[in-house]
Amino acid sequence: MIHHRLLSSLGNRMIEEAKKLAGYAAVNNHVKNNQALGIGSGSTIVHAVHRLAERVKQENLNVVCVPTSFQARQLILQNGLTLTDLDRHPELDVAIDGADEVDSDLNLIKGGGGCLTQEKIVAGCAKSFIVIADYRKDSQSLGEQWKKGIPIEVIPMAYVPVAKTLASRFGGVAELRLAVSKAGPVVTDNGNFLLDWKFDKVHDWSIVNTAIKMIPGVVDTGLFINMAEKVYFGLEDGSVSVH
Ligand code: ABF
Repeated sequence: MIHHRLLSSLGNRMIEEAKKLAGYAAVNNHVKNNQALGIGSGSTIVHAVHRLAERVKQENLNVVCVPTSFQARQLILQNGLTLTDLDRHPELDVAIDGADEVDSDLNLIKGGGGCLTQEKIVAGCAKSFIVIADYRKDSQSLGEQWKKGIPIEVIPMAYVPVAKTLASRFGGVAELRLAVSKAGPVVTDNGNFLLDWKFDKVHDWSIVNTAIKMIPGVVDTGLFINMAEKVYFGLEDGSVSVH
C-alpha cells in the first residue's frame, strides 16, 4: 500500500515537472517585448504564467494578457500581469494553452477541464497558437489517450436533443458532464452545459467538427483542428520535444 502510494506520488511529481518544462520552454521561445498574449486554462498553463511573470520582472517586458476563462483571469491578476481583453486587443501575437490530447497532425481535444469556447476564440485571434502539455497527451490519433470523450459546449435547454443527434448521426454516446458532487451539471464560464461525446470510431475530425457545430444548440466543440502552430511536450526524462 505504502509502496503503491510512493510510486503514484513520484509519478505525479514527474507529470508536474513535465508540465513545467513545456510551459517554461514555450514562454522562453515565443514571448517577446510589446506583445499581446492569450493565456489558456488548466494546470499546465499555471507553470507558463509563472515563467511569464518571472520574465516580465527580470527583463522589464511590456506584455498584456487576454484570459480564456475565469481561472486564467485570476492567474493573470495573481501573478501581477496586465489584464486586457479582445475589445482592446483583438489581434494577439501569441496564445499559449494546454490540451487533453494532441494527434500527429497537431489536432487537439480540449475542454476536459471545462473551458473550450473562450479558448478557441482567443486561439483564433492569435498569430501563433502554442500548445503545452506533458508526455501523456501525445498520440497518433485522437481518442488513443483521452478516454473521456470530446467535450461539446451546449446551450442548457438543448443538451438532450444535441446528445441524441450526436449519437444518431455519428455513433457513440454523449453524456452530460456532472459536477463532482453529482448534484447537478457542470456550468461553464459562459453559463452553458458540457456534453462529453464518447465516439466509437475514428472520424475525419475536420468534417465532423464542422457538422457538430451546425447542430442547433451547440456553442462550440473541444476539437481544435489545424489551429496549433507548435506543441511543446515535457518528457519523463526532463527534456522537451517540440512538434
Ligand atoms: C483547458 O485545460 C482545457 O481546454 C484542457 O482540457 C485542459 C488542459 O489542462 P491541463 O493543462 O490541466 O491538462 O485548457
